[in-house]
Amino acid sequence: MISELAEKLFIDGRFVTGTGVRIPVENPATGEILAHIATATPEEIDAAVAAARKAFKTWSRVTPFERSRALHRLGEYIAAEADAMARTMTLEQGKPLNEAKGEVLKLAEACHFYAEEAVRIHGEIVPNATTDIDSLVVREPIGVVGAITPWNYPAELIGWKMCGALAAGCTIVIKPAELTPFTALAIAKMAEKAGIPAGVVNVVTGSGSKVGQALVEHPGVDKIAFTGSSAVGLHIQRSCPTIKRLSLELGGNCPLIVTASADLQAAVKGAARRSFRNMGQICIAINRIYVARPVYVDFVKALGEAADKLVVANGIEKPDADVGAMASAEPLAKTKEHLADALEKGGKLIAGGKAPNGAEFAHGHFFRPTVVAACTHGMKVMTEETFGPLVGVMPFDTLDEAIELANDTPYGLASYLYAKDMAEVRYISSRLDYGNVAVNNVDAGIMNAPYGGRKQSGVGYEHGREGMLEYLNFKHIRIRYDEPEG
Ligand code: TXE
Repeated sequence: MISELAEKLFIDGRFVTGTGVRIPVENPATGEILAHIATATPEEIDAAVAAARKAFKTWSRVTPFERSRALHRLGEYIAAEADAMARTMTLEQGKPLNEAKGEVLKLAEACHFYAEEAVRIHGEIVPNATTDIDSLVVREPIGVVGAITPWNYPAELIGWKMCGALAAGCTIVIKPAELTPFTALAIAKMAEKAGIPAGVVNVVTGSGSKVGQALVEHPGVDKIAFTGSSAVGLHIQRSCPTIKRLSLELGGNCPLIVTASADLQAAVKGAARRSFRNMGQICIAINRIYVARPVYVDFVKALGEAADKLVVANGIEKPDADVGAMASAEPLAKTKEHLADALEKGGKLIAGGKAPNGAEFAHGHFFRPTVVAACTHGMKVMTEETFGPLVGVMPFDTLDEAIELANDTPYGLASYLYAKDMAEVRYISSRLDYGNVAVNNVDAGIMNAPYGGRKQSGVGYEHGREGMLEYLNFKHIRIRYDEPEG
């Protein structure tokens, strides 16, 4: 799939060979160059936005049933090609093949979910002084969406934006991360196969500072839907030259609280899964764990053992590995930096802390799942987003102390709690200043519930009906039926 998509852009329903500067795309498990992408030129970006604007005129006016059918078809094509798309994703991103396939199937699920939502967009009639006047509050699509996405979930993070936008009647220009452009182009290929009308979905590749920034500044783009770092999110908010709608899904630094009443085995299993899945490169990864002192020692020991058992491998060669390669040298370097900082400040290494042994790991960005205990809030791992397979653990004495530590962060995306005592569950979950709280499980984001951050973790929602409402404007139409008034 990658070779046919190399150097391509998807504009107005056609794949064209880009004319701009080439950027190499690496296989993070081997260090090999897979292929190149073309940096979209200003003219090519203009052409993509113009195609989306033109398509908006018709796509926003077709019946919701037609949009719904198109999204269902897209979901079917994506599911049918899930193996090839997953392979593309693993090659460019590093996550194990089975995990990549799971993500592609979730993208298909998003298509079907929003296909159903598309036919349920409706307004309201609000009361007026007399029954001869109606105030209709209707919803209308915003227009052309610029979607700027990162590399950690190359399919899903496009899917939530694209499906919500298309269901609402918007059209879209996608700028995927430089590290994972081919999954985005593969999605465009599915859109082409599914007969999504020309111009409704467009993909332009290239760097954030050139191509992403051009979308942010483009007068033809009505809304930016962004997932990425808080720093770039803030930059985007500041650099919009005209008023644009924005939704920003940004970084996180997510806590897990384990109380003395918790099912410890379940808590350890949940922590190992949510800390290390996708090599910890998840904005809702568990980064720091607060454990009630009476169960702290047992928890730390068990988490260390669980981390040591995780299988790290090249995700193409071992599709069911627990952990693959990290997506690039950068998150690996940051993980090592946060680990060194924690150890320097008195942290105790419990598991991992190095690359796995073996010649097969020599050229890729691999690191063992790492647990550090005896942590404090003076350490980066407890206060900054690591975005790697590293988790810090510290004990607490009172629930209020745990809550205070958990909320001691500029972020507010996801938080986790294991406790069997329901009074504790109520007390803690209502005090966690986060958009998502998962209790006795680690699935903070599910397709049919709104997902979004507070504080520096962003604005707006994805998932659920709310994820589609982000692409709709209200319009108030006030109609007088009796005597027209002047
Ligand atoms: O993100 P960036 P990066 C966090 C995580 C990670 C760090 C850096 O901590 O280590 O961010 O990752 C585009 N105008 N998250 O460098 O730079 C860019 O091309 C417009 C958390 O990948 O924010 C890419 O398409 N666009 C996060 C996208 O923005 C710009 C997921 C994200 O890139 C731009 C990823 C600009 N000026 C990283 N500059 C999460 N919430 O899950 C860059 N881009």
